[in-house]
Amino acid sequence: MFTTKTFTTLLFAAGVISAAPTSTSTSHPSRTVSLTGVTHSVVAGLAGLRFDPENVVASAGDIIEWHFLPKNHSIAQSSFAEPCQPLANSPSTSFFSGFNFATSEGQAPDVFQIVVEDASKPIWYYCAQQTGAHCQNGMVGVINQNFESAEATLAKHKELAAKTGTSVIPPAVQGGEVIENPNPLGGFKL
Ligand SMILES: [Cu+2]
Repeated sequence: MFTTKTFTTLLFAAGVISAAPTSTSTSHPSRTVSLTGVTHSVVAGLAGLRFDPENVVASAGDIIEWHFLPKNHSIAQSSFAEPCQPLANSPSTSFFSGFNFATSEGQAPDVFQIVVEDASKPIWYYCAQQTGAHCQNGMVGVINQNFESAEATLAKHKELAAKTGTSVIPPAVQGGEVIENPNPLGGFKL
């Protein structure tokens, strides 16, 4: 089902339009990604400072949808080698959900979605919440981890994250979409 919102997400992901505040860089080429209709739900904060599942395998055109449990979590794209900070080489295209999901109980009313454009590249991400050092305490995740690599594992990524100082909060919400929670159960039980 192709909704207007989904289409907007696609345009974000494809670089056709940019999130506010607008970037001066339009160097990344626009691409067309056909949505597969598959949505992978990930829960932030299930059983502590972690994502569940923290390791997702997705195809190009799949949607990753994060649901948020209590505390004030966020989703920010990073890299394997440099956890707890935005992508250094392409900050204008790193996704960041912002802190739009604070909730005291149950799920936050909104979710964050991105579209996987290239399934061949691992996508690493973290929670940028500084209070409680969420990233340093293991609140990191990966989409399409390279399972051939003995080095670039989620366990190793967590070790690197634990050694970082304060997490970097990206300056702009971009690269995805904050939408009303379309599935309040999100495929999991509280
Ligand atoms: Cu968090």
